[in-house]
Amino acid sequence: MSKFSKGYFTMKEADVLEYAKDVLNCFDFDAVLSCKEIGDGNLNYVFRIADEKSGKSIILKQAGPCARISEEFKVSPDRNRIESEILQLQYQLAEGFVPKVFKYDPIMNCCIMEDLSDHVIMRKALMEYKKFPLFADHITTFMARTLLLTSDVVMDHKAKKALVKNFINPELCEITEDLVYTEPFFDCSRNDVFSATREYAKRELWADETLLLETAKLKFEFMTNAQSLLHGDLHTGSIFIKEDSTKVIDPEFAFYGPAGYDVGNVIANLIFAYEHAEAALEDQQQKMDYKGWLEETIIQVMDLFVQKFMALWKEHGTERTSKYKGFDSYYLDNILRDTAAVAGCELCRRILGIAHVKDITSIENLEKRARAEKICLSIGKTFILQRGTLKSGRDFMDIVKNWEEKIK
Ligand code: SR1
Ligand code: MG
Repeated sequence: MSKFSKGYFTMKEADVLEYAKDVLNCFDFDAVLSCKEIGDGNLNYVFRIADEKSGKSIILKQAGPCARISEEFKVSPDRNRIESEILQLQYQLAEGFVPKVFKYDPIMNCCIMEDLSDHVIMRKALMEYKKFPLFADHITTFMARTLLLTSDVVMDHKAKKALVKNFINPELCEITEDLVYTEPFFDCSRNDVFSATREYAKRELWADETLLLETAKLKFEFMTNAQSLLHGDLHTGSIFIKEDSTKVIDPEFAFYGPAGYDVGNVIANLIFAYEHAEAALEDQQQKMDYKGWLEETIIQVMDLFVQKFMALWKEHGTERTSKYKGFDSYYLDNILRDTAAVAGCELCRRILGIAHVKDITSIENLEKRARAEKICLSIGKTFILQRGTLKSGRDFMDIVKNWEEKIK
């Protein structure tokens, strides 16, 4: 009996090598294997196993019993099952946009998947001012397909409810409920606030009762609206990219929630890249050019999502009421409203909460960082408060540009 079938333990590189030899049969018998832990996320351990002889490589991802970012977050390693299963489902719904899963091991709480080392993490690439002209097209196909095709508009309602049950994800949802919808909006001890931003947060967010009431509504919307099977954490660190390919990874926060959650995360994280470029680029021409590309991308993400969602609705809507005149626009309007609100919450929580984004924390000039943070907070607040009025990519960008003008 191998040590890997006796019970769960968190693996080190040497264990993973042994695991590859004893449990996996994907390498040649004379393979020369090496293994390196390459994870830099907040939660899991990611190992790359490579055969130096054949050049073949795979990824093993293991869920630990608590988050890497802080032991305070005890999260069941069962999240690895959720991740493996949703990746396989998304592979069917949006082939080409997620890595292929080869195996899930429920004892070691790990999964083996395609190595995407020829891609780069999108957040890092955006911070190096790289452009990806196909990104908006790719990500909107992924989102429109995974979000609409898992909803009651398309699925048999009992089959959809079975998926809701299978993807109940209480611990990871609790992290989002706390970190995205609650803690950034008061002076919570777990927050990590940059000192030059604190007064602004106090005045503009924490003391604004109108805003607090809206965040309460949004938190309950997140907890109760089982609309679509979400990725649940679709930021630019969850996207592997190269010029002609986009792969969405890390769907361990997946559950049935409001569809706008995924779209809003993509938009907010593109805005972080935009504010990074604004603060960090010295060359004005390069700044204008790169921000121009990001602006165009943000606009395309919103507008292509709308177009593709409507087209898929027409093609795949099976629910009788989906054919009623005007219901498609009503439904989409709600998603756009949620998109704006979620983008707003994400913009605030990555500035004030425990889990930051490098786009902002890497800004070396402290005055520029403070300005970028205030801009993000104000855009976030405006998105939340005006969420009913943002219908197009241009509407989103107008608010972004307006705050850049106002905050000097
Ligand atoms: C405790 S986990 C902190 C954050 O990292 C993940 O990627 C999610 O965004 C989560 O909110
Ligand atoms: Mg992640």
